Amino acid sequence: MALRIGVIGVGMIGQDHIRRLTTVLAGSTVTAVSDTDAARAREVAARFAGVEAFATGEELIASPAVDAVLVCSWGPSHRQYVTAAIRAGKFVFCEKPLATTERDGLAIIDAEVAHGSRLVQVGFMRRYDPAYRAMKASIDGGEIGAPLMFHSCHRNASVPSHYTADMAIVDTAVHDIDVARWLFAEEVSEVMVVTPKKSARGGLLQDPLLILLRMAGGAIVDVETSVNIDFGYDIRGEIVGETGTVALAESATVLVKRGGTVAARVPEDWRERFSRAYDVELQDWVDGCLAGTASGPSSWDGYAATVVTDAGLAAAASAAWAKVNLRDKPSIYG
Ligand code: ISE
Repeated sequence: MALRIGVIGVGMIGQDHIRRLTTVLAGSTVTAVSDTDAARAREVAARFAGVEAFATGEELIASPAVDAVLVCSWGPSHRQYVTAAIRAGKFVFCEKPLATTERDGLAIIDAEVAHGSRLVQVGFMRRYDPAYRAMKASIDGGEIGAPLMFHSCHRNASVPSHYTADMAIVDTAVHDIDVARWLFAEEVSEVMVVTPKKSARGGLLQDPLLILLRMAGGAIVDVETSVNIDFGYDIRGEIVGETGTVALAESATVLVKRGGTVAARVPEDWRERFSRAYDVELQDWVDGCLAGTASGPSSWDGYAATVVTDAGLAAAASAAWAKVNLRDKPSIYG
């Protein structure tokens, strides 16, 4: 039987996931949607047969027509919906960031630990991207010796008007933080934020930012966030090891040569750049729910990344290294 999914938050990524679940992936059906914009929820529901629009996320979670919940609402609302889904004993996929404050991250961990087993998967889709996976395989296979540094570059063409100063760290760099933890298989021990000359394109935002992470084993990660770069969505990464380096290649699949130039497409946004990763990630979640197991990035990963972003906000204010202090890892997270 198909997994019946309720989607909370039907903005850009919510609608993209509904498209993916209904036209690309196997094993699931979308039966319910909700959004703080009720008219938008009704409009999205009307586009699909058998989808009911609910007035609140809590009502959607309680519905007997919903087996599992996909949370795509804005970050500060994640705690409310994820803990409600856990209390209802339903599997829940939560888009990143799992939480926008350490306190919310801890509340989710506490709820899941009280439940006694994993129900949550966090949408850190880079872990499912073929290029990042090849990079990790190269490190884990010892091809470049011990990894010492990671240059990570995260560029958005532009950001919406509701994008606030904190979001460069909490919403954007959180991906690079998670991928650093995953590639190095280590926690972050401290963080520092350096502010270059401000781009005139960023309005009031301090853009770009350079965020430095010191990993528990001493490796250093530098993360550039530029969120008004104009030319497209540009994700770069290079690991420097003791005996070699491994870098993400350009994402374009073809190069066009003409008139003495070489040109390649730069993705417009993350939906294009990580389209394949999102497909694999959500199929993995659907398959896990049907098999009764949660895998992939956990609440612990979401919480650990949020503690780093919280420390990053403090570091941005103080211009000094800020320590990252995690609680003990509960046994359900391995
Ligand atoms: C957005 O929410 C994402 O997840 C994108 O991957 C990131 O590049 C962007 O900055 C975020 O706002």
